[in-house]
Amino acid sequence: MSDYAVETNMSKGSFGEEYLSLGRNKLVEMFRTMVLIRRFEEMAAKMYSMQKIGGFLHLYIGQEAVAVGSVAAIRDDDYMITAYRDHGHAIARGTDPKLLMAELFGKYTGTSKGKGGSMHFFDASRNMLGGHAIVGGQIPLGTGIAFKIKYRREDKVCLTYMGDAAVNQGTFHESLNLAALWKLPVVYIVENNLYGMGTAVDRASAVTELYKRGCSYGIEGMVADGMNVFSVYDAIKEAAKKARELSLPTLLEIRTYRFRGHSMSDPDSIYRTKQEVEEEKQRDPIEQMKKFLLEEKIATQKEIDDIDAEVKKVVAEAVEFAENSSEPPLESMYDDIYVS
Ligand SMILES: Cc1ncc(C[n+]2csc(CCOP(=O)(O)OP(=O)(O)O)c2C)c(N)n1
Ligand SMILES: [Mg+2]
Repeated sequence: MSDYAVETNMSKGSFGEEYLSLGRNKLVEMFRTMVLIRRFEEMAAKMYSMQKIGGFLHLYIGQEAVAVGSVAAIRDDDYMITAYRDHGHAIARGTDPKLLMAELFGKYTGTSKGKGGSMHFFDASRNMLGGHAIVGGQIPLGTGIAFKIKYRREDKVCLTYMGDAAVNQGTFHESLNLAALWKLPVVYIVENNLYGMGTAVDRASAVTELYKRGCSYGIEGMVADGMNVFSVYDAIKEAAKKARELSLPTLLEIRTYRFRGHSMSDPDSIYRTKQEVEEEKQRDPIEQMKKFLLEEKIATQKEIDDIDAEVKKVVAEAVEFAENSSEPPLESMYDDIYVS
């Protein structure tokens, strides 16, 4: 391990009593948000198969603790930017699921007026700046946001998420170099779900411990367990504090797993075994959090069931809203393409 690579959190990995200090409301809200993401996406998959949704659809199922744990650890006006697997980030940030479902349906009431779709969820009012389809494309953008924060002396940080495959793009290296050189308040978060489409990390990366990639630039590396929402929370708290108070970047590798295929069109049977998927499902972040809430008597089984029922209703209403919304009018075809 290099001087810059500090393994944190992985060893903890437990759901310890110390997290009770977050308070019941916050703990239940974190759980509810993970369930909302899961149910929203299960419904999106169903709507996709019914051809209500077109284009690409990349599900975040299995990775929910990453978005929820990280958003819980920052402030509402901090920035975040991510790749195309973005539903969880937007929901965790608090964007109305109705507007997001409408966006998936390509309707005018959607967050990007129906023109962005699944890969371009965006909510400027919440400083959630995408949703970007080009692998690695968001990394320099996140770095630029961090530059703007520093230039304007704002008390903010920028969480810049990416997949494991993005660390082999040139944009990753150029961005990390400048972030270290200019001491920018950015947290680079690699959501390592072990695959870039059908390619396993060890078939694409010479160094598979991705947090080590920061050491060439003097950027500290950290690791968190992406199936444990508290591990993510702790790591982001620490990295965001360093960004905010010392204006220093961090490279955080969060080890996670996607339970579904790369996208809806991925048969998901060629490059990984059913057994591997089943084993990973034993670490389901939602089930682990549920167990914690029950064991620590923060919620009863009845309350957990009620949350699930309430969330399913929210999702059903989102579909109804999307169904009843209108298509973008023809006259809007060229709107929002150029900014003058
Ligand atoms: C520059 C570029 N090259 C190739 C693609 C095609 N592509 C889409 S997703 C993807 C894999 C990305 O994997 P990863 O970064 O690990 O993210 P994950 O899908 O696992 O969340 C590729 C190669 C693309 N969108 N952009
Ligand atoms: Mg990946």
